[in-house]
Amino acid sequence: MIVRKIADCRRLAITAHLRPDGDSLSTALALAFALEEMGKEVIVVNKDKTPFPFSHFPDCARITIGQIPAQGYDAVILLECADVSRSGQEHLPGYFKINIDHHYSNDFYADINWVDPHASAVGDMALDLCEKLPMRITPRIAGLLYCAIVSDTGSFQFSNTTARAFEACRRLVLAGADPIKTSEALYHNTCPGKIKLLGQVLSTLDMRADGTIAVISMFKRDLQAVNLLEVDTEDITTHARSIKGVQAVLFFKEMEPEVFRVSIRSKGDAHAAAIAEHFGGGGHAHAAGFTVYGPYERLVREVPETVAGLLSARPGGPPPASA
Ligand SMILES: [Mn+2]
Repeated sequence: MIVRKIADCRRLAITAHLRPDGDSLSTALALAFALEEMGKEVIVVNKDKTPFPFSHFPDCARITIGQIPAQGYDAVILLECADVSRSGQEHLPGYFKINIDHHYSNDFYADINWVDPHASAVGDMALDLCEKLPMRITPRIAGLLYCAIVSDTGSFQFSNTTARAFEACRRLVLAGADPIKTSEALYHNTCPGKIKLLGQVLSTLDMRADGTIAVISMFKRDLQAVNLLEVDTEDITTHARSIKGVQAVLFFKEMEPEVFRVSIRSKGDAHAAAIAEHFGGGGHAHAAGFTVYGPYERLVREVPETVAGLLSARPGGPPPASA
C-alpha cells in the first residue's frame, strides 16, 4: 500500500519526532535520498534542531528546522510518531499521512499506518520499504540506515538487538554501509572539554545502599570550567550504570543554586519511572527524572535513602506512586 501511494506522489515531506534521535534522523535522510532516486521531490522538516553528534553529519544540512508548509505536498511521512502531536508539525490536518513506527504505543492516526513492533529500528523498516521500491540502495542510503540501527540498538547492546537487526545490517553492509565510518561518526566525535567533564563528574561517584545505588553529580561550575554550555550526559550515566551490582544511577545536575535535576537510569526490576513519580517526575521503566530543591549536602544524603527504601519496598515491581 505504501509502495503504491509513494509511486503516485510527486512531492513528499518527511518528519521525525520531537527531540529526534539517531534512528528517526538517519531514516528520514535515507528515505529522502531513496525517494529522490525515484525522481521525487522531497523535503525533510523537523520541529526540533538536530542534536549532537548527528548535527555534524553533512547530510543533516538538508534538514529544515520548522514547519512543513500547509500546502504543496502529496503526502507526509511521519517517523516514530505515536500521534501527530509527537511530530510537532502544525499544518498536517489536510495532508495524506503515512505513519511508520516500530513502537507498541501508536495511535494509528494516519491514512496509512505501518507499525511493526518487531522491527529493531524504524531504519530496519525503511530498508524493507526501499527493497520494494523501484530504486537502487546507494552506499549513502545504506550507510544512513545502518547508522539508524546501530544507534537505536545502542551498538547492538539493547533488547532490540535481534537476528532481524543483524540480518538488516548484513544487507546494508553489502549495499555499501561502512561500519567503521559509522562508529567514528557516532562515537569518535567528542571534544576534549567533554572528556574533562566526564572525569570531573565520575570523580564524584558515591556508592550507596550496599552498592545498589550509584550517585554522581554535576555542578554549573564544572560546565563553566570546560567552556561547555550544554552537553549530552547520557554516556556519563552509562559509565556509572556499568558498575557491577548497581540497580539505579542517580545523576544530580545543578540547574540553579539549590535546584537539581535528577536523572535516574536503572537496570532489571528497578523501575525508574515509579521512583521519579514519587518525587513528582516521570519517565520510562529504565530512564526517568525529577527535580528536587534544597542544599546539595542534604539532597545527596536524603534522596538516595528514599530511593533505597522504594527499591527494597517492592522488589520485582514498581513501588507505589506516592508514599
Ligand atoms: Mn527507533
